[in-house]
Amino acid sequence: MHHLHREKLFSLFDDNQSGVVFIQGAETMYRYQTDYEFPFRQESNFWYLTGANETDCSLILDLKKEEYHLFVPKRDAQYAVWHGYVKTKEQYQEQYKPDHLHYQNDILSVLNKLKPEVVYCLNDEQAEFIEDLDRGFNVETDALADALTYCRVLKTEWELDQMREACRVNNLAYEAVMKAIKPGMYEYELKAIFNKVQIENGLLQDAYNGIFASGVNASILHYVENTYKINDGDLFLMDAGFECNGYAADYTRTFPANGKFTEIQAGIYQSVLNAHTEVIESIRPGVKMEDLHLMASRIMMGGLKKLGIIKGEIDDIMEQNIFALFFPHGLGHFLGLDTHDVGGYPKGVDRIDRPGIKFLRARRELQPGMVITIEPGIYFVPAVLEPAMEDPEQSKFLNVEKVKDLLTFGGIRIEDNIAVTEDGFENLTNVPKEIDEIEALMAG
Ligand SMILES: [Mn+2]
Repeated sequence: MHHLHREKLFSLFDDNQSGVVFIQGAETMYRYQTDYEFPFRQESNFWYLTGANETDCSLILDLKKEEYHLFVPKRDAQYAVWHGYVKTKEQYQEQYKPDHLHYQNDILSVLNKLKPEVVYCLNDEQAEFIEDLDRGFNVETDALADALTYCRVLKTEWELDQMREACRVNNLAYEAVMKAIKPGMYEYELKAIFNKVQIENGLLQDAYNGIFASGVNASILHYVENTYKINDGDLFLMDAGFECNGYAADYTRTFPANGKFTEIQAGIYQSVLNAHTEVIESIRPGVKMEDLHLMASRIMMGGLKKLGIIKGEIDDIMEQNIFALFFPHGLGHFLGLDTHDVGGYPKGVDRIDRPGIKFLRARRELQPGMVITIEPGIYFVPAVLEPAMEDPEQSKFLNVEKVKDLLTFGGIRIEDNIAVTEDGFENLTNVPKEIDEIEALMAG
């Protein structure tokens, strides 16, 4: 299927120019000053164009002839002793079907034959590699990243199928954890259950460091220690996903460790869920992520006001950025070969420096074929709320007594993976999220 990706990229470049694309794949990485190798994961653009999950490869795409040159490492017998089989050229050819197969040390001679007017590179480091081969090459580092971003952000049906499979297994893994959790377990025990379901279903690569956070730890957005003992009465926030053929799933669910929400947990949870559900229902081509972010914030602030945690007019709460005290991250991001996938900020769209929106990872209009996460959340982060309670302007909107009581509450996030379609959306996530559904599942 990766030949379709190369064709998509070829179609974006001018046929009359004798340019080439040059990309280096990922190299083997080692733990600091040791021979311990980190598990290999191919660089996403290289993976997108080749499907080759092999270390130390490069590619050249001849844009004029639309031909694909794959460069593979030449291994010696010692490599075979430690790493097993050394593939022959014929075996690489058979597996990846490039138009031309070469060893890595032939890059310069191939370039000298092709005599490209321009060599498109992904970044300065790879451009320098080409310049070091011969100062005569004309390298360019902007157009390729833009073109690949354009290609990767609009998924093909095959790519969507990989994401559907990653999500199918993620659904199973989430339900397994929700059924297994008990107060007194350690956070990492739930991670073990989650990983077991993924691996026994054939998914071997996690998409990111999973968050398995109980109680107050759930207010740490990228909490990955996962070492605490889970207490009775804690909420448990789980944000994890594995890849299928390189394509990520990325969900979050928050549920009570003992299977039953308390009244305040249910109240705050429902505020987040209302935002999550209403935002997803309004997804269709043409909608802007930024507008959805503000919509989710408004709904959650309405919920916190109803619970007496904040006060004042919702319009003022929004205008004064009070929502950002409780919702300090973006509503969602593109998802694909990377968990925070490319394409959130195309040329001409910059980040805006407003609290609560600054970290929004995608500001563009949605189009069919995009896959995004929708993940509103409410958190009680002491480092954010303590100064706000002292601030004369912000504290006007806070019910200080109630906020103080909630400083150890933690946080709630609910995250689904959504594919934008011609007439709306397809929700790839299917894990209970209504309060009664969660409690019923956990009761068995
Ligand atoms: Mn996410």
